[in-house]
Amino acid sequence: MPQLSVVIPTFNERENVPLLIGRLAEVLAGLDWEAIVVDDDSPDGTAAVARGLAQQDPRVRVIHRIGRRGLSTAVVEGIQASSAPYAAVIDADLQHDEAILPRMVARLEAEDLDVVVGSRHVEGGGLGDWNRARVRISQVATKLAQMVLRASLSDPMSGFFVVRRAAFDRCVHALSGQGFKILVDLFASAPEPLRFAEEPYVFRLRQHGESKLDSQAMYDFLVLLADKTVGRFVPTRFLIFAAVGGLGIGVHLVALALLLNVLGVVFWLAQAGATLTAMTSNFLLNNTITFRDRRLKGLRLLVGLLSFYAVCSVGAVANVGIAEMIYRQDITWWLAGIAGALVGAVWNYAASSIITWRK
Ligand SMILES: Nc1nc2c(ncn2[C@@H]2O[C@H](COP(=O)(O)OP(=O)(O)OP(=O)(O)O)[C@@H](O)[C@H]2O)c(=O)[nH]1
Ligand SMILES: [Mg+2]
Repeated sequence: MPQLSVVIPTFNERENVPLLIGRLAEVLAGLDWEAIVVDDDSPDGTAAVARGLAQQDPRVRVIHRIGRRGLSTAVVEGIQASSAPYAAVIDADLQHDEAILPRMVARLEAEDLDVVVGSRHVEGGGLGDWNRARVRISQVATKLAQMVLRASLSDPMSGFFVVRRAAFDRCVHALSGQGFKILVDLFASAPEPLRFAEEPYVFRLRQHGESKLDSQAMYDFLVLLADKTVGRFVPTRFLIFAAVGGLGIGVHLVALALLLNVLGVVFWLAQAGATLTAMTSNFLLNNTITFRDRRLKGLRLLVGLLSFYAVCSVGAVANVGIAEMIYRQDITWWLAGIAGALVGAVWNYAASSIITWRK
């Protein structure tokens, strides 16, 4: 069994993987190590390239996942596939400085630590040639992550670290696995604060391949933070569903104003039209945001829309019934109203996640 497993998540990195493995072989010469490439069936054939390397070097292994995507889960499965006492995680694109790995491992061995993090924000580290917009986004994300974590990590957004297997095992069951930021997930999922140290490195520019950091990755990051804070009490997905519902009230009012004042429709018909408009917009928003992992397309989109109308109609009846019942108990109108709306929302969420966006 090697002492160190280096987990390398890849998606379309065929040019980078051989370069990285070559560099690892140089800098880790004094260590007993292995590399585990976790590839999500990259269209560019990264898995085949990695397997080619593995055929020449028994220290290289490949996990080829099919029908799956996600940096965090790739890292988790890579670490789970190893039995080494230390696991390193490093990007395949050569942006992380592999030369500091031996020092990171040495510190884990010598000191009472759970994880050593490669940091761009301590003395000696740096972001390299980033444009101002990206620096700004990174700063905001770092601040947000620091607020959620119970550790004063200088660079929680780093995807470069070495973790002690025992510490990882303590966190793994609570991991969210959501999105891109496995280090944030790890620190936020630890039953007890992780003991950590930081080693500086300068982030390098990507030479080959393309970045996968997109709006989806940012959205996933926000969902991860929500999961690790309010998500402990209320499912994050329900909160997003409720926010979409809140937006739906605005859509309803705008549609009502247009129908009444611009088109001159009678009130009951205008109200019915506005309700239909709001339900449809809620459905489309939920389909692209709340349930994006189960997104409906084509004919299933139409069937889904009809089932969503049905679900919401039952929700509306429940809403009015409950509100009326509470109101009759001599409780103020607005409390009765909120209670009814809440029951309707919970029903709509539960029923539509089972019926409309069934797994
Ligand atoms: N297995 C797997 N690996 C991924 C996935 N998304 C990204 N990766 C890998 O994760 C590492 C980091 O992704 P990058 O796109 O480089 O993200 P980044 O370093 O934050 O952004 P850039 O600075 O723009 O490169 C790279 O090695 C990617 O190939 C995924 O869905 N599955
Ligand atoms: Mg990168």
